[in-house]
Amino acid sequence: MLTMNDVIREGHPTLRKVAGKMTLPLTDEEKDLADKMLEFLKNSQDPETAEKYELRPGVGIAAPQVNVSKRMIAVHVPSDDPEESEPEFSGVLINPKIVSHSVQQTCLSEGEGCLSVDREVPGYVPRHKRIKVEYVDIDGNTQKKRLKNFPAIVVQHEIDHLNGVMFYDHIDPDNPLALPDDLEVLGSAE
Ligand code: 4LI
Ligand code: NI
Repeated sequence: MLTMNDVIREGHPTLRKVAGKMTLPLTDEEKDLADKMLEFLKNSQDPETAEKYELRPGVGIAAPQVNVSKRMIAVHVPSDDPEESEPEFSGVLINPKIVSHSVQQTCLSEGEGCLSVDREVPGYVPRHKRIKVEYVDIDGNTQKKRLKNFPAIVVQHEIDHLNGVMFYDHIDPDNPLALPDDLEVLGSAE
């Protein structure tokens, strides 16, 4: 299984590289990594497993974060309804590409966290509110998926990792809490 020891942290050069496109079909080793990335997210969200292995909770992880410079991400966003057992969005996305997106932007009220960043970086990270993402799934099928709000933010954060971009690159250094007209804040109670 993957643990935090497998996750590289900011300052590691792999996090600033453009990851290479994956060739299909995946090798057994690549499939194994795909399974382990998704399993890591599920483990990290399970209180007992997370405590036992000292995992930081995450909803997304990109292959470069485990020092594999290939275009693959895993996302596991649980439903916000505690009665609902099906996740809102879950899977491994191979060679993901945002093919269209809204003009409207959104951001998390509490800012973004990253498994590769061991500090809090305050500030709004503007993201497209809605995206259409094309990717190959773990079974080798091409998928087109429309996402909005939190799942869309997570996919954009993880695709950024494939391009050597960190979430704080998007924060306005002069005014981290600047709110342009078309930037909606997501997730705060008010
Ligand atoms: C426990 C069990 C407050 C602070 C609120 C926790 C199950 C921050 C938010 C979780 C923040 C789960 C998350 C991300 C933020 C903050 C990621 C908790 C895991 C909330 C996911 C990739 C940014 C994604 C909303 C500095 C490791 N995740 N919170 N950002 N959750 N989680 N990101 N922001 N402030 N990061 O971190 O997985 S996109 Cl599901
Ligand atoms: Ni990250």
